[in-house]
Amino acid sequence: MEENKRIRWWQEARFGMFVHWGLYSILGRGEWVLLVERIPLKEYAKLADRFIPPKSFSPEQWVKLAKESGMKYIVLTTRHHDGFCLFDSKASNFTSVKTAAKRDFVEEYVDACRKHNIRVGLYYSLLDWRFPGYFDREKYPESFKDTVEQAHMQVKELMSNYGKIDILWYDGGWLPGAEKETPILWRSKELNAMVRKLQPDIIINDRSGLPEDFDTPEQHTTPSKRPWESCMTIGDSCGWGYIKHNPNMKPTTQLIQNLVSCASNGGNYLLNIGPKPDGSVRREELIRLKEIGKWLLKNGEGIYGTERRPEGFGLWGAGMLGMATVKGNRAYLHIFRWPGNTAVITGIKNRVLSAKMLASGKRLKVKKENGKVIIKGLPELPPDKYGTVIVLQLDGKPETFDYSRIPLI
Ligand code: H79
Repeated sequence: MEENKRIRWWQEARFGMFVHWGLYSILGRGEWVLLVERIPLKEYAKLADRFIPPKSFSPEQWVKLAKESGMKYIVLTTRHHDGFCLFDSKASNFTSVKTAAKRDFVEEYVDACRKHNIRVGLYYSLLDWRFPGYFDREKYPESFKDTVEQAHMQVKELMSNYGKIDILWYDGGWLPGAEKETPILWRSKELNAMVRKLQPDIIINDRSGLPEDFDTPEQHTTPSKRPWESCMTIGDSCGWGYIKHNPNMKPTTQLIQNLVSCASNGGNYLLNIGPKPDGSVRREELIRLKEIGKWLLKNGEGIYGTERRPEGFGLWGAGMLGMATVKGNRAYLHIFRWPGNTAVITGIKNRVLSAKMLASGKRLKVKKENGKVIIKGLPELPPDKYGTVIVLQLDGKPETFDYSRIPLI
């Protein structure tokens, strides 16, 4: 499993930033606003006249924020379902280069990522709502042909004009009334063969209708057997673009627990921001990301480069108190629900050689009794309000102790 060498850096990275930004950001009601409000296309297109981010804005600001937040890669919406491109394209006039902004934001973004040594991901929506053929292939066959042609041309542009690209994040591959024939209709095999020829090291997600390199659970952290990445918004709605009034944001604790849950199950966490039309990041997102970044500075060793933990490993105890991640001969117990002076962790078969607090390095008293790992002398109150990590040095690769058929004594 997971033999694919191209994807190793990405699996070690564990944490990335998703950026949804485009014309829809102006309206502040999410990236689906064109379709859900059935705005006439001509009217929506006029938003391009108002999409003029100030000179002082640079995508480098997102890149710096991602770094500060402990994220190792970014995925930017180069084009969402509305068809508006943040890059220069010979296949369309509906781009930020040919309208009021007169800027190639993809170029600026890629340059900033490279400058700060962060991996580059490009999101591209195959579907484009401006084409009637997307909605009804039978009635508008020419239009459907055109939209497929446009997608092939633009993916080729993205893969050719910006140097090395690390991730291609397709979206919007689904077609009304199509299931198995989706990749046939988009000619996805041919498309991805072209991508890999231009970008031999790239990793591609599963949304062109073909499995490719990784799975993409959306808004949940259910693991899958293949390499996987959970993408998620900080707000509670299914909107990813800027939503002006969005009161119910996930607290930092929840975001950190989601990250740990992904890492624990061998997956990545791609956390979204929806910048304002001027490119700035809203306060609520900023605060949370910086808090996660601070937590990762102290506890990142228990996240980056961790492996899929054996099923049931440290589940009782660590499952009740938090979650375990593993790396080599070490286990990281992420304690979210602090037990007080003593922590009892069951479900670990290994001998435990030593234990320490990850953040402070303080050594802890640990013993194994009747198969239980008992850690004593802990402070009464949780040292870190977001999660305290205890590192166990084991005598070998982490192994699960299965208690399920063993009666209590
Ligand atoms: O780019 C983000 C979403 O716009 C896109 N994928 C992520 C990464 C996406 N497209 N479709 N979906 C997600 C799922 C569809 C959700 C919907 Fe709805 C629920 C469509 C209609 C109801 C959200 C709420 C959008 C419109 C209303």
